[in-house]
Amino acid sequence: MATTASASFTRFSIIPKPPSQPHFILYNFPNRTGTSRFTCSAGQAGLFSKLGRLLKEKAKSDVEKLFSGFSKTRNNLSVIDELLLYWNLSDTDRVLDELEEALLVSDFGPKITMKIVENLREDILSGKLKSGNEIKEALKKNVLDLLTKKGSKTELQLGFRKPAVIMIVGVNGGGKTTSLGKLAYRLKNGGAKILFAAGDTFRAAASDQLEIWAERTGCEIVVAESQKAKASSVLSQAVKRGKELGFDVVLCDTSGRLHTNYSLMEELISCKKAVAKVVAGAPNEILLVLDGTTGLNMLPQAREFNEVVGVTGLILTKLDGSARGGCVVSVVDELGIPVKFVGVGEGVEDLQPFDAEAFVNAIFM
Ligand SMILES: Nc1nc2c(ncn2[C@@H]2O[C@H](COP(=O)(O)OP(=O)(O)OP(=O)(O)O)[C@@H](O)[C@H]2O)c(=O)[nH]1
Ligand SMILES: [Mg+2]
Repeated sequence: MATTASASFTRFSIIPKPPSQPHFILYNFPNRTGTSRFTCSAGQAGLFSKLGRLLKEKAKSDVEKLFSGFSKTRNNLSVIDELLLYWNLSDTDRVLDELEEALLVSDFGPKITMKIVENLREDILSGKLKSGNEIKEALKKNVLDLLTKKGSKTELQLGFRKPAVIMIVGVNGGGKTTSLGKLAYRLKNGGAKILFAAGDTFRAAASDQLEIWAERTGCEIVVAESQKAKASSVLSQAVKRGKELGFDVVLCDTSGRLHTNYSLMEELISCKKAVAKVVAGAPNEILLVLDGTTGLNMLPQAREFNEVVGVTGLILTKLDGSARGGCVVSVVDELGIPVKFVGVGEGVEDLQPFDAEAFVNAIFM
């Protein structure tokens, strides 16, 4: 057992090196904070469902962050309020045309936009909606219905075996590693013992970046010593260590990859299989990170990742820098995959559990 490695962390254990496999290291960060754990008589399933519930409650209570994170999209959509303020029946066509334009500019996508506008037109002409205010409320309800119909399972599904395994996947630079760090922070605050797996073996500085997040959040991390390590071996070693050492959740970082790169997409399948061999039912979640600034362009990548690995949830990042927040609705409607988190800033607390109602209130004034 080696003792120290650098000024910033202590290397406390080295996984024995099998003859044909690269070397793995488990780092423990001594400055761990918030070590209080759930005492959970209902066993692991109890801890996991409590974690999911806690995140959900947090989403409801933390609407201010969501509100500021979606300010650009809200500004785009604020024109709707002006339109509806002076709405009268004879003006309906013009108002709905402009409303349609506002939704399209915010990347709700043509299909959703048409659906919403036609629903509103029907209800206005049948006399069901009689004021600008009622139209606004109906608009919000339409969006909410779209989100809850297909993307209702927004809570993390961590199963009932320990450790739960979450894989974070996506194209380059979307915010995978950052989101993983922020997610660890949330889960750890909920009382879970978290292990990171440095599965991005492709980019040289990737494990350093993850180590910084591990240190920042006081979590432990498994990294490969050899640069030649396969991502699937790192993940499987990490999950093994997670199992042996009683971790609750293993968060697996992966390299950025283009959805069109066949061999890299194949690698993800190997990663998935490798962790499933260690813990039945793993990975419990495969979260696809999508860069919110790309708006509707995220749809083809989401489709491809879903087809290859079976995505269980989405993390939409950088929505704070984007006026295209309507893409959240489009992506849920098109893929039927729930958005589980939204990234609304670069700070450790800027990953918000997704709550459809809070989202609708955040984008429409
Ligand atoms: N404003 C903002 N920036 C974000 C958000 N999420 C991530 N970022 C930034 O996006 C950049 C890329 O983030 P990473 O986490 O390194 O992305 P990645 O997907 O791991 O990148 P690769 O590993 O290279 O594929 C960083 O500068 C992050 O700080 C977010 O929600 N809002
Ligand atoms: Mg990364």
